[in-house]
Amino acid sequence: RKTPSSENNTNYDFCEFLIELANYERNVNRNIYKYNAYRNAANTLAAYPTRIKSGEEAQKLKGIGAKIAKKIDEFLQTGKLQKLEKIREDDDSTAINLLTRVSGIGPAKAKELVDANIKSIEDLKKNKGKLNHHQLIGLKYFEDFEKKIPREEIKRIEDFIKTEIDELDSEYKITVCGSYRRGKAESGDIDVLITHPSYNSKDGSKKKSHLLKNVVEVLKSKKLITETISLGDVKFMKTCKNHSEGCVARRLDIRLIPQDQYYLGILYFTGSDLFNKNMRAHALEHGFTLNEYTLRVAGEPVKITSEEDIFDYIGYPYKQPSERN
Ligand code: DCP
Ligand code: MG
Ligand code: MN
Repeated sequence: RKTPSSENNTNYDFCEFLIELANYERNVNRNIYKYNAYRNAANTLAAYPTRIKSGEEAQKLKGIGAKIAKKIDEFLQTGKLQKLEKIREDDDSTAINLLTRVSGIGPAKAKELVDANIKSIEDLKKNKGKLNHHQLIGLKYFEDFEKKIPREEIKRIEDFIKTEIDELDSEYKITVCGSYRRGKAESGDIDVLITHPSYNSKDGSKKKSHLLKNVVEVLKSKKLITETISLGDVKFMKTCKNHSEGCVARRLDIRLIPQDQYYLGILYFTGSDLFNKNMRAHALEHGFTLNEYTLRVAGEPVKITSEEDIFDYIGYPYKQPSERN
């Protein structure tokens, strides 16, 4: 399966500049619409079997309009893009792009820091007072968190977590989602969904807190989790430091999902985010609203008992996780 980042894609260099433009739109201009448009175009070109020879040829494909076609022509003729050259020369844009790579720093915070003349990792270290708990951990483990996690390591952590939680209470159900479930050879973090038969969305908030706390406590006592980034209601993000793996800190994202919403949660957290957006748009066009919690038709929630159910209801062709890019 070819993706924008896989080098076996014959349109790799086009994808590269489209992704760079996408990140610029998200991080610097905070224009999510353009960010998605560039990423959609990159996905389309990556899946295209032959080398694109002109903007005109590209423009026939879904998600590629006149503006991107023009950029393809410019790149074919000159080997570069004026627009990107300018962006790369701009110090503030470069600094914003860098700072958003710190876990917990989004485009708005990055802009605020750059406006205060904080433009490098070194600058951040001298200005810790401007950072919250999550951002401080992001800074502390900046180098570690940039390292991709090999699939085999995630597999070992998956087995470890399943064994420990099973010992705690064998009724928990655990699924590792994210890019790992999509079959990627390496991932940015580890996305773990858990559910328990005693927890349903109608129960209110009492039960879930101890169900999640107990899991976190066990994983802390076993030294898998060494730092807690955020303790929201349902969302938990953890730093995990697996000592058998040469002490590289990893991001571990654990979420407890009510049993009746588990498959919607799995679909959502398997992604990709772009796949989710496109699937949601399809749902809307057919009179459904789809999010990570519910699928509704005419305002009424639909009962879901598998991932396939969701595709069936909205008339979207079923895609294996590995095809959801
Ligand atoms: N997600 C989404 N929209 C977002 C963020 C996340 O739909 N804005 C969903 C889809 C993602 C999943 O959550 O696949 C997990 O988010 P991650 O950021 O962990 O992304 P991935 O696991 O896909 O990639 P990575 O390897 O970078 O972790
Ligand atoms: Mg992930
Ligand atoms: Mn994640």
